[in-house]
Amino acid sequence: MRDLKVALVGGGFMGKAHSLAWSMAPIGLDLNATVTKEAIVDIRPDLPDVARQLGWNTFSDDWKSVLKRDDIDIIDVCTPPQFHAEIALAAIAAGKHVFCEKPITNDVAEALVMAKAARAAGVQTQVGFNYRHTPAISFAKLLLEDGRLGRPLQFRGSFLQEGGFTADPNRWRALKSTGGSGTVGDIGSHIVDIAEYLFGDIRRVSARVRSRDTEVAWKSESERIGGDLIDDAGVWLAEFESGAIGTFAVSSFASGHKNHIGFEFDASRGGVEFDWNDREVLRVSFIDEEPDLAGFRTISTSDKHPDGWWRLAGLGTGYPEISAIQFQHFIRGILSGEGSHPDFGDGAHSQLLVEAIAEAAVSDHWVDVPRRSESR
Ligand code: SOE
Repeated sequence: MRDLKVALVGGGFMGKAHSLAWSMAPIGLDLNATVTKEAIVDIRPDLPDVARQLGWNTFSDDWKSVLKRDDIDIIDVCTPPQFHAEIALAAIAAGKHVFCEKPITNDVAEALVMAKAARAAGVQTQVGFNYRHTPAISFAKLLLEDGRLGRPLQFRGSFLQEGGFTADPNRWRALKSTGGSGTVGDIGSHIVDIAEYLFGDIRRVSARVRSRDTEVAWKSESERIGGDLIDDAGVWLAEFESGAIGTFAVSSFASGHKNHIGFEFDASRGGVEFDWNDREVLRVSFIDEEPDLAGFRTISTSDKHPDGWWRLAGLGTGYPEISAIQFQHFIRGILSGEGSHPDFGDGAHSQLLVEAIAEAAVSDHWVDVPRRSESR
């Protein structure tokens, strides 16, 4: 049984979720590892209390000194995105395995450097696209992989939030220069991650994005493009490498939607519906059912399904659980030496895709997405 020592950099919202998830991850029965929450790094004045409350053994306001510690195996980067690259690259150079929140950086060139550095150093990396590890989504993937659903035909997905209405306009997320990745980069990246996880890679996109104005509904396109403005909503069409097609919608101004991922897809032998707000279940339909029984059936996930945690379905799978499941994949990848996904190469691909959506919106044309092999 191996003990892996983790240092977390960034004790905000994601730091809290990751603190819970690192404690939960070793509970995966076949993990063959324990996790020690060794150090938390942040510059907040209440760090000693936060460290105690979140269960970290030591704390520091200096990530560079923590990177020098030989006993630390994993660096978990949860700062705002503009600091990810510097910390992650230094951690890779120090021989640490690195988990990094999404986006791994807002800059495509930097993302490619990060992916290359990790590969050259032989350390394992993973990116925080946590929702793909929801057991119902893992099950949808299995149904496609083992052929029970046939071939992918059409994906229709959205990620909607209403946080924009009440968010502080001076928050770091609000401007590109302070790390904001916009709604497409922040939550759109999750829904395309899920879509590509299930359907394979997207070949090209056509898009419209908008930025919110406090006076009128949306800023004009010239104001949006000319300013340091993040996008607040977007829609895009996608064509997958397989020939499958997809539609996507994201918004931070979707009243009533707290944190709502929803998708459905059609495949040649059946279809699937998923709603994050009812994330225990996957609704599945098969075309070869007896006609009088045909229709969507509701599958409650349990340990009979990939990534399922509990023997009894219906006990609940929440945000901490899916974050813990992603750490289980990461840990298995470290122990086996085979790595896990999404890694930094996939994170760079995600960034290229987000950039292609932005470019498609500005150019008014379909934009090709570079092949994933180019970012690996
Ligand atoms: C804010 O939109 C946010 O915290 C995202 O950054 C996360 O990725 C998502 O899980 C919840 O919402």
